[in-house]
Amino acid sequence: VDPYASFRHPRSNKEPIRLGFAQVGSESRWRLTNTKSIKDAARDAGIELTFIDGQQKQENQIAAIRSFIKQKVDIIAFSPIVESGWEEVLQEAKAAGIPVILSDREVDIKDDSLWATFIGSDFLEEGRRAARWLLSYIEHHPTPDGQVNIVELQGTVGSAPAIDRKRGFELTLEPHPEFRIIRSEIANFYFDQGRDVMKKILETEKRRIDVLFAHNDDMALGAIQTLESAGLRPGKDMVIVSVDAVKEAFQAMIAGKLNCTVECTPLLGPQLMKVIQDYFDGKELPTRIITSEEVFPAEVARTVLPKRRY
Ligand code: GYE
Repeated sequence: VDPYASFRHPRSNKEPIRLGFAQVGSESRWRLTNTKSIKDAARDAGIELTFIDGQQKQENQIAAIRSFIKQKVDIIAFSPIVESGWEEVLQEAKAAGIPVILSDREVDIKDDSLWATFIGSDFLEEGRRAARWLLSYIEHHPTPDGQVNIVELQGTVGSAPAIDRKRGFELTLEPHPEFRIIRSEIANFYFDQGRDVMKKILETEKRRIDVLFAHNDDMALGAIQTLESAGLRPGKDMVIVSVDAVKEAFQAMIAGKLNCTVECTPLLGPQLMKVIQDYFDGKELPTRIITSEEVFPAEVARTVLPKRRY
């Protein structure tokens, strides 16, 4: 039995599908590219998109979803800023017979009849990949005393990517007690906050910092700016690994300032539109659609950069 059968209300074939999308905001290069990907793909697919920018506030996203329900859109998609607190509004969408697709980030909800499918990355695996790369890098570039002191810059508190990247990174390092996260601070995925939080860390941290793990490239790039102003050589005096693989990260790797970026693609628009069309064509949707991604160490940056699409 199709658990979403109750959602499938007949639509006349001539009318375009009406999609309401509630975005997180515009915190990072990743997010800007993701927004563009969604808008472009909707246009290309002939899907009528109402796009609302949540400006980093869950309450704005909830209000956006309520407005989509009021407008009686055919389908809602959104990228939940945080994992929890969505039950009520998703119940309302369900009661209105409007299906919901999770784009990029997942929710923490017991009742999984409240959303139809998830499209995005495996953030836990991204954290593991960052740690696995680090283990092999340190094996070849050991620290003077064998201790590896790590500073972590976290993304938005309560968001799926911040929670899972942190957890994945920690899980992989667990069997290696010489790798220690000595500081873990929040910089909300922003370049500016990465820069400013790193400055505070440098001012207050007396222990040697060997590694920076940033939950996204923007925060790493901000931190790089701070390290340079402090007369340090990012990528050399401090090993830096981050997530997303935006073009600017490749440029930083080519310049020798960043050591590795773990890919997380923001180009979810075409897949999202395809899933929406499949849905209204009556096809069964998989519960999770995970995008396939790579790890890019600095050695490959020059070769790979020309092929990068974001
Ligand atoms: O890594 C970060 C963005 O949810 C995967 O959000 C996304 C994350 C991405 O702000 O740059």
